[in-house]
Order: sequence, then structure tokens, then C-alpha cells
Amino acid sequence: MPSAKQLEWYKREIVAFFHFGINTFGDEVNEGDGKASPAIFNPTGLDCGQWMKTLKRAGIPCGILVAKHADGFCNWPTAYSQYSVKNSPWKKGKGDVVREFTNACKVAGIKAGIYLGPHDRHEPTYGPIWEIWWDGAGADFLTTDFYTRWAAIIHKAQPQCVFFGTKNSYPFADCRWVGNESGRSGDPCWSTIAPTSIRDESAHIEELNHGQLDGSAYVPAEVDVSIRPSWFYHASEDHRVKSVKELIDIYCESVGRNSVLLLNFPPDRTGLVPATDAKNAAGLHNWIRRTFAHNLLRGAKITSQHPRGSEFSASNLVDGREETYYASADGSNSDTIEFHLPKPKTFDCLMIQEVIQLGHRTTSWSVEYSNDGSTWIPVPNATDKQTIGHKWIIRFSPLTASHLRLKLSGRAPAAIHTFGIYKQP
Ligand code: IPT
Repeated sequence: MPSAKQLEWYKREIVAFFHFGINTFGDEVNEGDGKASPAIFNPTGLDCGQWMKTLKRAGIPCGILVAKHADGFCNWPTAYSQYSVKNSPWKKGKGDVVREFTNACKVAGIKAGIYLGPHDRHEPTYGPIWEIWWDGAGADFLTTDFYTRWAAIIHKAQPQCVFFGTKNSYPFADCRWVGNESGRSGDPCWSTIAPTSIRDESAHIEELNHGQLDGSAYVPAEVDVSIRPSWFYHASEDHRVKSVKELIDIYCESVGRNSVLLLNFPPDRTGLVPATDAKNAAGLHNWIRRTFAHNLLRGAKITSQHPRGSEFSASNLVDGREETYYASADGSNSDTIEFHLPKPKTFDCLMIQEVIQLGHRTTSWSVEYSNDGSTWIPVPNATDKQTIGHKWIIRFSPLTASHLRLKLSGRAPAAIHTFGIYKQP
């Protein structure tokens, strides 16, 4: 049986349809492609009252206005698109066809209806989007159910999109907050963590900072920090832009601690990244490029205690390639790799990278140097290290040595794709 609404609808008998919009001003256009300029929309004497008179005389009790057709042009000044009457010459952009229509309906006692076409050939889709950042700040009222609905849309529309998840968005997190906004990952800093540490953030700042080796989820840290004290631009901070040296420290304690650095640039009131900020960021890039251009271990004779075999040869550690790596033999969860250089080298930095596709395998490592190949001295800051992961960087005062050794142990045979010593410029 019909509902009350359907009964009312039946009794209208005739409904009027009004197709009016930007196509009206194109020649023979019925399905606009969304490219016509709003400048052409300019009715010289729009009078919805006259439309109503037409309906009255025709005995039609109801009218439906096309508010937005496939071209995407909005007959009302929406805040969500530039493609609307507000950017047309009609009434100097102050007009609103939808409002005029509904007002006229009211005055005339005609029932108003709206056509809204979801097909939109104008509005860009803004894709692809590579990361969605779900700030936890002030978001405690958002439940996991809420995020679940958003996540479904994003998974479908942008499957490559990485989720920065916090608090109640924890089930969707591909990367996590590091627990501070000062650019520092912990030492160690595992990619794994207990999901509840992300959910119950305030009680788990340490876990966010260090990760948890036994955590059930692989959610590495993304380190958010601003190049200035604040996230937004303030002229008063023009002299407080982080120096190249500070940026290098941040890089080494974020990227160099198995994390990704999210560096904030606050554009100023002209809409530009201020010159100092741009220059210092380029300075960081220059330091990275120059420091890591030459692995001083290239050319070393390399031996290891428990080699897995030729495909995983120790020379892969210094070939500068990500695809090749050194692996220890099955059953050997500890290993020592020695590097013997033809001539002593001076260096003040080391970098090591694990094959992250194979998970955290090494959980303890140290580096030592020697000049005679028999007396070994710990490289400063490089004893009893724990995490390797994507990248671990250690800096120290310059040393000169012709022999290096890397001691590894962990939960599985090591899989290391790069080990290098470097001299900072
Ligand atoms: C903090 C949020 O609690 C956290 O979830 C994350 O979004 C972080 O911000 C990003 O920096 S709140 C902040 C004032 C420490």
C-alpha cells in the first residue's frame, strides 16, 4: 500500500521540471563537459515568479529545479566548488538561482523540488593521494566506527594511500606518531608495536617513541616536526628557523633511527615558503647527498663468520644497491663481518640498513675498529645497538682505521643490504 508520501505524490499528477544552468548559455549543449567558463552564465532577466505563473496557469502544483547537472556547475553559491554562480557575472556573483526558485515557490504555493546530479564532470578528484593524516589532537570523540567508514572509502578510492593513524583510528594505522613533535625517534625504535599503545596514546608515549619488539603490528614511526617553532607561519619566528645543523640532527634521529621524517614548512602570508626555510632544507639535502655519496668501505676485503652463500655475499653490503644483500646462514643468528681496507680511512659516521621486507631480524649489533686487525676498539656510540630496520645512522668524532668489524645477533639470520662508513663534509 502507498505510504502517505506516495499518496501525496500521486495526487500531484503533473510535476514541472526546470533544466536551467550553464548549458543554457552554450550552443546546443545538453550534457556539458564541465569546461565552459562560469563567465557565460548571465541570465538578463531571471524571474522565477514568471516560472510560477506558468505552473499556476497550467495547474501544475510542484516544480523540480536542476541545481547541478553533469557539467558540475552549481546554480547556488556553494562553498565547496569554484564552479558556480558565485564566479559568474550574473548579479556580480551574488546571485543564487536555487534560493530564488524556492522563494518563488513559497510565495506562489508551489511545492519545490531539487534535482542534484551526482555525475560531475568538472570537479577534479584530487587523486592520487599517497597519505592521509589522522591527527589525534582533539579527536578523542571520533570513534573507531567513524574511522571505519572513512577508511572503507579511502581503501576503495585510493588503495595506495598510507594511513597515519592515532588513538581510535589505530586499526588503520600504517604509520604511527613518534610521541613527540621535536623530531626525535627513540633508540631503539622498532617498527612493530602493540596496537593498543597507539589507541591508548597518552599512557604509551614511550612505546610510541621506541616501538615494541614483540608488538603484533608493523606500524613504523613518522616523525612530525616543524622547521620553525610553530606549525603555522608567524613573522615573529622568522629568526627561529631551524638551522642546517639542527635539521641534520633531526634527520639522524628520525630517518637515522628507522623512521620517516615529516618536516613541516609553514608558507607565509604571501603564500610562499620563506627563503630561509627553503635554503636550510636544501642545506640538509646537500649534507645528506655529500655525506653518503662515498662509502669508504668500498674496495675492502670482506669476510664473515657465517656466510649464506654466493648470492648473499658480503660484498653486497658495499655495492650501493638495495636489491642485493648479505645474509647469514640458516641456524646462525649471530655473525661477525670484517672489513679490511688496503689503506686507512678517516670517517665520522656510519650507516646500516636491514632488508625490511624480511622484518626485524637483527636485535643487537656493535661496530669496532682496528689498525692492526687484532686489537679491536669500539666505535663510539656504536656498542650494544638494537634496532637496524630501514636505516640506522651513528655519528662520532673522526676516526682513522683500516679494519672494521660488525657484530650482529638477533632472532633470525641477519639480512643486511648496506653497511657503510662515511666522512661528513
Ligand atoms: C598529538 C596527538 O595526540 C597525536 O595523536 C598526534 O596526532 C600528534 O599530536 C601529532 O603531532 S597532540 C600534540 C599537541 C602533541
